[in-house]
Amino acid sequence: MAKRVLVVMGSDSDFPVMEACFRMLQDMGLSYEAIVCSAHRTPDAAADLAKTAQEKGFGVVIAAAGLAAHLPGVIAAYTILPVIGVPIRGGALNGQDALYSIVQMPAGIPVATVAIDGAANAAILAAQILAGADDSLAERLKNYKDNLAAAVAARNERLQNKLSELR
Ligand code: RP5
Repeated sequence: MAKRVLVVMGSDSDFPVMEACFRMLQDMGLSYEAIVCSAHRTPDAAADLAKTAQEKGFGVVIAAAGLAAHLPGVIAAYTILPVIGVPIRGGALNGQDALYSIVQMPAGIPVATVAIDGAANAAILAAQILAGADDSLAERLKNYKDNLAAAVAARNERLQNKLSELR
């Protein structure tokens, strides 16, 4: 049985993007807990959450934030669990501020950063991290990737059909 995933969001306004993360975690059969916690508005709570995550049985943390997105980095500062950061699009800089804030971590405190609004990929990466200790999760991931490959094959077939209509 894989360890649980802790999902931390800077605001409930991040939910429309993070919904894809929750759906993918469910598709992968992972159990998760999600909480709103802000590095700026509730810094003590963010630190407590990170400090206690491992003893609560979580195996990986997904942290999503927009604007000056310090939440993933602050979480990573207080835990040795892998932290996956999701930069949320928004504000005058359209998520580039969040991307740079999350990805540009100093040496020693890594955050694995997905694309702006890359919520589903955060869930897949969490599954891949946890799959090393869970064979059935590894099997589900393999099926997921096989389906991706099958979809590409179907797209190629559609392209070939369109091209043959042109000739
Ligand atoms: C960040 O500020 C949150 O993660 C959110 O993306 C952004 C705006 O938050 P709200 O003002 O909507 O609560 O901390």
